[in-house]
Amino acid sequence: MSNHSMIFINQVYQLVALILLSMPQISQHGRRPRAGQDIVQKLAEQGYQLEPAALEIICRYPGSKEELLERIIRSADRSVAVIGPSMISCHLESNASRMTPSAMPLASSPSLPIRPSIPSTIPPSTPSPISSSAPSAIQSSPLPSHAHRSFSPPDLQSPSPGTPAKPAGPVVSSPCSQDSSAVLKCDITGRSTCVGEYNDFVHYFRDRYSKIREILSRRLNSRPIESLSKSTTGREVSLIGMVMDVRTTSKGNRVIELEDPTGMITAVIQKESEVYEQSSLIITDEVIGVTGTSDGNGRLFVKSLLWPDMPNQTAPLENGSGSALLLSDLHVGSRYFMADAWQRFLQWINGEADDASGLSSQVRYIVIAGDLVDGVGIYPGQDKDLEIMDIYDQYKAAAQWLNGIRKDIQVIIAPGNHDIVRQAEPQPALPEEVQSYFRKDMLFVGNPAQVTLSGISVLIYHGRSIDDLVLRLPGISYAAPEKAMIEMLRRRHLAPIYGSRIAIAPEHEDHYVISRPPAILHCGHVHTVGIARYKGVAVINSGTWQSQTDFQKKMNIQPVPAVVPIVDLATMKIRKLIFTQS
Ligand code: D5M
Ligand code: FE
Ligand code: ZN
Repeated sequence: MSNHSMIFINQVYQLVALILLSMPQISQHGRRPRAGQDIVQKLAEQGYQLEPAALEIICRYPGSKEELLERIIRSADRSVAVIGPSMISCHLESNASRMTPSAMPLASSPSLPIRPSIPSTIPPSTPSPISSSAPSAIQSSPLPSHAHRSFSPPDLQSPSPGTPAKPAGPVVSSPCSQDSSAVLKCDITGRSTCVGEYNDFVHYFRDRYSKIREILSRRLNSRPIESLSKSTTGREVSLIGMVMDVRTTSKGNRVIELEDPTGMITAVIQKESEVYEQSSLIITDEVIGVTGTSDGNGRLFVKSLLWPDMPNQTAPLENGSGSALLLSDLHVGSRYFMADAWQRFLQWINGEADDASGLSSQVRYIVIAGDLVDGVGIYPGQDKDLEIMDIYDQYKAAAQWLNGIRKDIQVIIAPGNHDIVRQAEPQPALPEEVQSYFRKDMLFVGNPAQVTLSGISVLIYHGRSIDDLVLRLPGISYAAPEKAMIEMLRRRHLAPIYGSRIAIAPEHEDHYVISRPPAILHCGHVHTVGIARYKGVAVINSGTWQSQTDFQKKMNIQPVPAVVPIVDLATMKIRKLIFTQS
C-alpha cells in the first residue's frame, strides 16, 4: 500500500482506536449514563440537541468531556439545532496522526460515523483573558485631526444614485494604471477545493509541512524521522517535524511529539536545557526544526530548536509611492459604530479638514481587513447591540460611508468573522450582490489575501488566530497584537494552531503559509492598534471604529477605536492618525 493511502486509512483507524480503547474504562466505572445525562443537559442549555451517535462519541472520549463540550459549543453554527457526529469528530482528532502510518492498525473498518467536518460559525461566547493596558508602537507620531464642522450622517435609507452596480466576475485589479493600482495576487475566492473529507486534511497538513520544511531546509540539514535507528544512537541529528502534541511532564521536562511524512518521534527538552525557556513557545501544529541526540529508541534529546522565521534583514523590502491607510473592524450596523469619528475621518481624507502636514493628499489606498459590518446572529443577544437589524442594510450603510471617500483613492476590502461569507477560513470575497452596493473601483478580496499597492506587497488577514495565540503563548496579549503577529511571521504561518477557536477549512493547499515575506502584514479583529517592524516587515494591527460594547466591557476588552495607521509606501514609515475627538 502506498504511503499516501496509508495516511488516509490510518487517520480513521487512530480515531476509532481512540474511541474503542476508551470504552471499557468508561463502563467499568459506571460513569456513562450519568455523564450522558450531563452532556445532553449542558448542550440543551446552549440550545442544541444531540444525535445519539454523537452522544456515544462524547461518552467514549477519553479526555476531559468538559473541554470537549466547550470546543463543540464554541465551534457550533448557531443556526444548527441538532449536533451530529460529524460536528464532533474534528475536535477529537487533534492528536491523531496527520502524515504518518499509524502505530495501531485495526482490522475492521470504522463502524462509527466520524468524518471530520468544518464548523461554520464560532459564536463569541467564551471569555478569554484580555489585558487592559494601552497598546505600544515603535513609530507613533499621532497626528490628531481637528475637524470642527457639524456633520449629518449619510442617508441610510436611500442608496446613493451615484452608486453603479458592479459587473459580475472576479475583480483582480482597479481600472487605474498598473503602477498605481492595487493588484490582487492571491486569495481563496472561487478556488475552494475543500469538502471536509479525510483526504482534504491529509493534503492540507502535507502542504503545510512541505512548504515550511522548504523554508527550514535552507538553514537546517535534516533527515527523515524514519532514518533514525539503532545505528544513529548517540549521534547528533536534525529533524523537521510538525508538532502533534506538546506537554510538560511531572518532572518538569517538556515533551514534544513530532511528525514528518515518514514517522513520529518523541523529542525531549530537559528542564536544565538551554532551550527549555524557548520551548515554551512551541505550539501544536506548527512546523519546527530540532537538533539533538537520538537514543535509537524513538526519542530525541533536544539541544537546539529552529523556527522558520523571516530572513534577517532590517531594511524595508520594497519601495512604492504614495501612502496607504490601514483600517479594520468598522462594525457598521452596530450601535457602537463611531459615526462621528468616521465623519471626521472622511472630512480629513477628502481635504475638508486641517491637514498642515499634507498627509491626506498623499493617500492612495485604504485597506480594510475585515468586519466591515457587525453582521447578524454572530453572538447570542447581538440584536440588542444592533442599530441596523438587516445585514444587507448594514452593507448599504457601509457603502454609503465608504463611497464618500475621495475618488482617486483605491479601497480594498477583505472580510472578517462578522461579514456575510462562510465562517470557515480562508474566506472568499464578499458576495457580488453586496459588492454591487459599493463604488465599482473598489477591490474586494478574500481573507487572507495578498495584494500589491504600487508594487508593495501587503498580506491582509483579519486575525482570528490572534485569539488562539493570546491564549497559548506566554507574553502575548490583546493589548499588543503586533507581538502575536510577529509570532505568525516567526512561524511563517498566519494561523499555526489548527482547530482551536478558528475553523480552518482543510483546503488542498495551506493558504496560511507565508511563503514569501510581505512588506506589510496587516491584521485587525482584536480592536487594538499595534505597530512594529520585524525583520523588514511592517507589522500593523489597525484597531476598530466600534466603541466598547457591553460584551467587551464584561470581558474587559479595551478597544482602541478611530486610530488609523498610515504607511508611507516610499519610505515605509508608519504613523498613527487619531480621529477620536474633534
Ligand atoms: O472581535 C472583537 C474582539 O473581541 C477581539 O478582541 C476578540 C474578542 N472576542 C471576540 N469574541 C470573543 C469571545 N467569545 N470571548 C472573548 N473575546 C472575544 P470581533 O470579531 O469583532 O467580535
Ligand atoms: Fe471586529
Ligand atoms: Zn473580528
